[in-house]
Amino acid sequence: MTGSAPTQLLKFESLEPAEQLRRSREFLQRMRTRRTVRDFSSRPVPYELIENAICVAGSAPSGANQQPWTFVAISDPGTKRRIRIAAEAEERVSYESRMSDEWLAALEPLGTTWRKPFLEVVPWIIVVFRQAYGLGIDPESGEERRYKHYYSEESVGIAVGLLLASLHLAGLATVTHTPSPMKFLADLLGRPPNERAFVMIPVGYPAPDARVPLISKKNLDDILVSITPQGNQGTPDSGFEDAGHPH
Ligand code: IYR
Repeated sequence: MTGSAPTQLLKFESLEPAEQLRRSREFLQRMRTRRTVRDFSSRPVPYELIENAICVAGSAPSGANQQPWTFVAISDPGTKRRIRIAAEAEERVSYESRMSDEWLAALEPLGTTWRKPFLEVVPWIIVVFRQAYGLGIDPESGEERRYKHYYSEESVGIAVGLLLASLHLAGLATVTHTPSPMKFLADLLGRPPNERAFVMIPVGYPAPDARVPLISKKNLDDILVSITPQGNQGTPDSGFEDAGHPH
C-alpha cells in the first residue's frame, strides 16, 4: 500500500491446491443448477435467509467503497399486491406497444407475458435500489449535500450477482424481474430522491409442478478467451487432470 490511509493486516485463508479445486468444482456444480423461476409456491421463507443473502450482497466491492445500494425486502401482502398491480400496468403497455417485434421475438423462448402473478404468490420480494448519488451532511456547513457516487451501476450489478448466488446456495428460487419503467417502485416504497430502482427479485420456493424454459448456457469455449504463453495453450500446470469443463 502506498497511500497514507490506515490499513490492517490482510486475513487471507490459504488453501491447499486440492481443497481449492474441490471448492471451485463444488461451487460450479451448484451454480449450474440455478434457474430463473416464474412459477412459485407461497411456502414461507425464514427472514434470516433473506437477511443473510442481503449481507452477502452488501459485502460486494463498490466504487470508492461507497456501497451505493439499498435493499427493500417486502413480505407484506398489501405492498406485494400494489407492486403487482403497478408492475403489470407498466408491463402490459410494454408488451402491447413499447417493445419492438425484435425484442418480443428474443423473449419468445422464455415465454414471458405482461402477467406477473408471482409478485403476489412469493413470500418475499427484494427491490434493489441504486443510489445515483449520496446524501449526507457537509461537515463544514452542517447542511445536507449531494456526494458524487462512482461506478454505481457496476457496483450494484456486482452486489446483485452475489445476492442471486447467495439465495440459490440457500436453496431458494428467484426471478430477476425488471418491469420497465420502474419508477413506480421508488414512489410506492417511499424511497428518497437519490434512489433508482435497479432490479426486483421475487424470492421463494418453486411451485411443485414448476416448469422452466428449455434453454442452455454458452460453452466455456464461447465465453473464454485465454491468452497464455505459446505452447502452453490454456493449461497452466495445476497438477490435476481433467478440470471438468465442457468444451
Ligand atoms: N421486463 C419484462 C420483459 C423482459 C425482458 C427481458 I430482456 C427478459 O430477459 C425477460 C423479460 C418482463 O419481466 O417480463
